[in-house]
Amino acid sequence: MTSARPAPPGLADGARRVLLANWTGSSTVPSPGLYPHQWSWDSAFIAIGSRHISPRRAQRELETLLAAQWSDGRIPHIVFNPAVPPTAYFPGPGFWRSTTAGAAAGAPRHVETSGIVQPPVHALACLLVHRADPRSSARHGFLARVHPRLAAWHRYLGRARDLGGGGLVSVVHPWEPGMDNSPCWDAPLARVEPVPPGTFHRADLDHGAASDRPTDLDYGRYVRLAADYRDGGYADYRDGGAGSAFLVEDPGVNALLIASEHALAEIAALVGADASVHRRRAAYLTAALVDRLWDPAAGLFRCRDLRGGGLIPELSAAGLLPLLVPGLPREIAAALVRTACGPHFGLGHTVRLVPSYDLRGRAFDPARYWRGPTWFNVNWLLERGLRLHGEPERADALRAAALETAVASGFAEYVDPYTGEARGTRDFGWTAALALDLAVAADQTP
Ligand code: 2M8
Repeated sequence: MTSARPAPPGLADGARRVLLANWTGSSTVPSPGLYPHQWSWDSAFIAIGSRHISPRRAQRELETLLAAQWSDGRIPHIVFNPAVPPTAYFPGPGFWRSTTAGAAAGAPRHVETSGIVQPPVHALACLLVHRADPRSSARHGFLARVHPRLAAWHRYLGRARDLGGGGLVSVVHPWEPGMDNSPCWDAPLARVEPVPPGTFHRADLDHGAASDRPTDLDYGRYVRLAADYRDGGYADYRDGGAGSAFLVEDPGVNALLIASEHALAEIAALVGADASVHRRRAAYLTAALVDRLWDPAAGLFRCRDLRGGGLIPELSAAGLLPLLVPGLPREIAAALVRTACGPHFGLGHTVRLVPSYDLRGRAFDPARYWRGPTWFNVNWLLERGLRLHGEPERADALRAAALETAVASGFAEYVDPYTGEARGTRDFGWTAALALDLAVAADQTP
C-alpha cells in the first residue's frame, strides 16, 4: 500500500527558481530559449503552480493571456512578446500576422498573436487561482473580470468549432490539442500537402535535439495548415471559412472543456451570474463525448477524424484524460483506470507515470515529443482524475513519481517513460509549476 509522502527536498526551491527565471513581468514563458513567448495552456498550468508563490502573479498571468482574446471569443495559442527578436521562434508574429490577417475575425490591435487555439483549461485554472487566496481575488475583482471572457471563450468553441455537428469541439491544426506530433495525427496529416522544404527555418532545432522533436515533414504540413487558415482570414467553416484539411475531435480537448464548464459554473455562482447554463453544457458535452468517442473494446476514448477516417485506431494518453470529468459514468471511469494500468500504458508496473502514447503502439518512440515520452501536465490531470474517481492510492503513487522525476530530470519538458531520462528542454514552465502544485498537496496530506 502506498501512503502520501512529502515532496523531495529541493523541489519547492527549484520550482520557484524556474518560475521566477521564466517570468517576464506580465506572464511566464514555457522556456526562454525554445518557447520565448506566452502560450495559452502553458500559462493556465503555470498559474496553477505560481498561485502558491504569489496569487496576484498567477492572476496577472491569466489576465495577460485573456487580454489578447479575440472579439469572436477565441483565446490565441501564442501571445507574442514584441521585445523578443522575430527570428527567435518559428512561426513567429510575421507568419501569423494576426493584426492584419485576423482583423475581420476580431484579433486585437494592440498585440500580435497566433490565430489557432489550445485546450480550454483556463476556467479551471482561474478557479484554482481564486481558491489560493479568495480574499485577495475578491478584493481585486479577479473573477468578475475573467468570468465574461471565459464565457465568451467557451461560446466560441461551442458555436464556431462544433464542426462534426455532434456537439463536440473540433481542432483544425495538430498544434491545437497541444500534442503536436501524436501518432493519432499521422493518418489525417498524410492528406495534407506539405509546403516545400527550405521555404521556412525551424528555430526549434537551435535549442533541442532533432531526435526529440517533430520531423521536417511534420513541420511542412503544420506550416501548410496554418498558412491556409491565415489566408482565409482565420474564418471558421461555420463563419464562411473554407474548412481545414485537418479536422479532428480530440477527447483531451473536450474533457478539459467539460472540466472547465464545471469550473465556470462555480465561478458564475461566485460572481452572481447564471451557473445553470454551464452545468447544462457540461452534461451535454459529457453525453456527446461518450456517444462520439468512447470505445468500450479498447477501454479508452479515441480521436475522430472528421475528414473521412472515422475513429482513429491509435491509443493516446489524450484518450485517458476524460478521467478528469466529474460526471463520467462509473463503469467508464473504472475502464479508464484499467486501461491506464494495463499493458498499453503500464501505470504502476512497467512505468510509474503515464506515457503520451501506447507503449506497444507501432509508432512508439520513448524520445520523440508526443509519440511516447511522459509529460507532466498529462500526469497532473490524471492524478486529479484518479482522486476524483476514488483511486487515492494510485493517485498518491503517481504524485510521488511525478515529484521525484521532476526534480531528478531538472524540470524537463518531457522524459523517457521507462528510464525517466530528461528529454526536450530543461527548466520547463509547466513541469515546475505542476510539480510545485503537487508538492503543496503532498505536504498537506496527513
Ligand atoms: C509545443 O508546441 C509548440 C507549438 O505550439 C511547438 O512545438 O513549438 C507543445 O508541446 C504544446 O503543447 C506546448 O503548449 C508548446 C509550448 O510549451 O510547445
